[in-house]
Amino acid sequence: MFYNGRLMSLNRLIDAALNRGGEGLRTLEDIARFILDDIELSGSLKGLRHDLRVVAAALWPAGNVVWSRNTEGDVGTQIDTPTEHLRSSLASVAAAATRRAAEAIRSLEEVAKLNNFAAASDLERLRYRLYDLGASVERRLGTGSSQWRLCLLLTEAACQLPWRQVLEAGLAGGVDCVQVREKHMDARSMLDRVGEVMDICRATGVPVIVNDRLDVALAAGAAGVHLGQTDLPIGEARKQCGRRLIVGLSTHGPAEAVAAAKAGADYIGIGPIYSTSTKPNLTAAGIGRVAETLPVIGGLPHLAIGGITPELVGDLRAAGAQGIAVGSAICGSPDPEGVATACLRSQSAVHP
Ligand code: TZP
Ligand code: MG
Repeated sequence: MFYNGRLMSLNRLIDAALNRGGEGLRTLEDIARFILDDIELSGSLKGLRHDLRVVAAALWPAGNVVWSRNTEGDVGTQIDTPTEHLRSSLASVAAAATRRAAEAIRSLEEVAKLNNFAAASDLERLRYRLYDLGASVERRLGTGSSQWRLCLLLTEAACQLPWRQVLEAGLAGGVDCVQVREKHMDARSMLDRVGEVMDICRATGVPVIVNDRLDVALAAGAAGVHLGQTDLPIGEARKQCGRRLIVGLSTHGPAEAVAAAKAGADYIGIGPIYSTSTKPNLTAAGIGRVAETLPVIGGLPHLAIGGITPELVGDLRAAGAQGIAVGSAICGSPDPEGVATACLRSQSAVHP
């Protein structure tokens, strides 16, 4: 080896991580630009690549880093993993690129902690931006299946425990989608709330859907918006969000469900199945609502909704429901994790 200083080794690590980060981001940017034709998304990725360079340059002068490059002496260039050459789809290319860039930024973050904690925090923020943008690319490629099994309808007023605790417990119990449903919040508070919920969900990859407010969903960079029959029609919403957001629609019978599918909803709510204090003015339709709706929607992702408790999940599953949305049973419980787990356990049980 023609060098052995610790600093030089550190510079090699930084050089490699910056290259990997740049490559991963560039791949995502190219997919957004050339495959998805999404100027905004590719611009955001370009901005992230730029910001990574700015943070890195302030920390580690480029000259030092490149000078330390020693590819021949890199013991890692021969290490291969079986999955490294396998990509089954463009979505897996995007997922691998996100992973690659995230790991690279994480390495830089750890090294920055040695002497510049503020820069480490900047890098952490960049990594979070990357997760959201990478998820957007994957979603736009059509991979974000919205056939969730258990969506938590999160409403602070319905929670017995502090809402953050309810959310964390729900996630621990296996909730795979979270809808922020706050009917009386102003836009600013809603934006803050959605941001906080996204922060908590980020590490789990669970998507966050915003009830009613397309503007808030877009501003927060949430995964989707859930609309009701009297909210913006899907076509109007799509003019503003394109395929960038998952768009769900509440339906109350087969006719509305067919119309939702035709209008391009990514998933529908089917309800209200049981009577619920969350929507006391609606009449419960009963389990038959699932049975009459599923045959006319051609496999469209769906969530049965309304008054669902773990005891009722078996019947819903037997009627063919693939997913459920649960509010008060989880939020109002002193043991939200237990309720979520029980819902999923009943869903997995075999029914004739
Ligand atoms: N739409 C139809 S029923 C309902 C909504 C939003 C409420 C579902 O919440 P809960 O508390 O699980 O009955
Ligand atoms: Mg609504």
